[in-house]
Amino acid sequence: MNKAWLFDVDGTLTPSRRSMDPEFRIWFCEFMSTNDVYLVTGSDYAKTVEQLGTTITENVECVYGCSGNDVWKNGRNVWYNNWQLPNIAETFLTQCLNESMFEIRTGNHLERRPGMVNFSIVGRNATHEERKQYVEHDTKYNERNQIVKAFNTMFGDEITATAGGETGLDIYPVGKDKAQIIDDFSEYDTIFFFGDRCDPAGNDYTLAQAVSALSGRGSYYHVDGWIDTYEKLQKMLPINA
Ligand code: M1P
Repeated sequence: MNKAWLFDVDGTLTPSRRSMDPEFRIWFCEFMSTNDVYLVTGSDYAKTVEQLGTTITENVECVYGCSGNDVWKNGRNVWYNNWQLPNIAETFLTQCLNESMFEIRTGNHLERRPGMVNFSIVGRNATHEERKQYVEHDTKYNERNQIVKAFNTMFGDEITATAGGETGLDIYPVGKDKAQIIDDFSEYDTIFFFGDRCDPAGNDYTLAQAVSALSGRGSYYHVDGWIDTYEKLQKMLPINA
């Protein structure tokens, strides 16, 4: 049996859109040297490199970016999905943007990535302070989960929206979510998956469900931020003990 360690990035290995903690990074690099590690992120490769550094992104077994729609090995792109968001869905998202009560708009509200789009009311150009203000708004009004629900009611036969990270929505064709990567593993693999959005509206949900359906060959850990991930890993695998 081979053990495969799968990790979401934002909210699981790092604070959302921030760099990895230096101490955790050293521990994690040591962990990677003796374990098969895979990254499964909604984000794109460039942001993943910015947050984790190439020592991690080029030495993990694989980086499944854009929810598995953009696959990188040893720093090279080996596959991507070229799906495009239909115009009617884009119009719906523009309406959501126009109707939101949140007033700050920073631009780049619909970021097109290989095989998916990321939609953000505050905009991907937001500063940390602007992001913080949006998180407060979203916590108060549950805005992202409401957009997820409305979007999936309208387009759910063909497209899925999920909440990922702190400010945005990850949107992709049905079945092209993080769970698509499970086919890369065999009956000889035992899978451990760590994600911060394993709740039904979150972008780690389908993979968490797919892992638990492996009956005995997989477990998922719904974490509350990177410190929780670090503590859980240390308890499971005390490398420096
Ligand atoms: O992985 C989900 C998302 O995580 C972050 O989202 P946010 O900026 O809203 O906190 C980003 O890395 C985003 O790109 C990614 O899709």
